[in-house]
Amino acid sequence: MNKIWVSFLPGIILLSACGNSEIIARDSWIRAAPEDGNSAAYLILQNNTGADDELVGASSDSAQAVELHESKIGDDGVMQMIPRSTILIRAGEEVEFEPGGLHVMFVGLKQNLDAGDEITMTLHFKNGKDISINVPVKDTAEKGGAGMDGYMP
Ligand SMILES: [Cu+2]
Repeated sequence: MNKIWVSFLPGIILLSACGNSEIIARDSWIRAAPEDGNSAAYLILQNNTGADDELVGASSDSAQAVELHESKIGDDGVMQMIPRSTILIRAGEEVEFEPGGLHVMFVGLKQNLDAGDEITMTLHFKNGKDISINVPVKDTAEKGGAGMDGYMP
């Protein structure tokens, strides 16, 4: 039984990767937060182009600045956010941005982000075209992944 699954799975992944020849951004959401505060957006980037590419930045009218960050537990056991200038997305692979890991940081929100709202974010790639997506605002409680203080970027 195990053998069947092992041989099946790569076939499924291959099929879904062949249908398109672009980078797809899916399952995006951004954490609800008040104006002037910070927030973080999460998504999955799927590279169907057949060549490696890199996410080199993001932008949005909804914040003063938008940065690529990665949360990591430091040697002292404290969660830190490390700025990333580029994030590699290998051909045929996908990269998941999620609480406690990679995220798109929104610094200085220009508006309240309330659950049910939608904002626009543009992703910039080294080789490919920019991708603009609509990102739904969700409550932390709805998505889970909150730390003790209710916030984990
Ligand atoms: Cu951050």
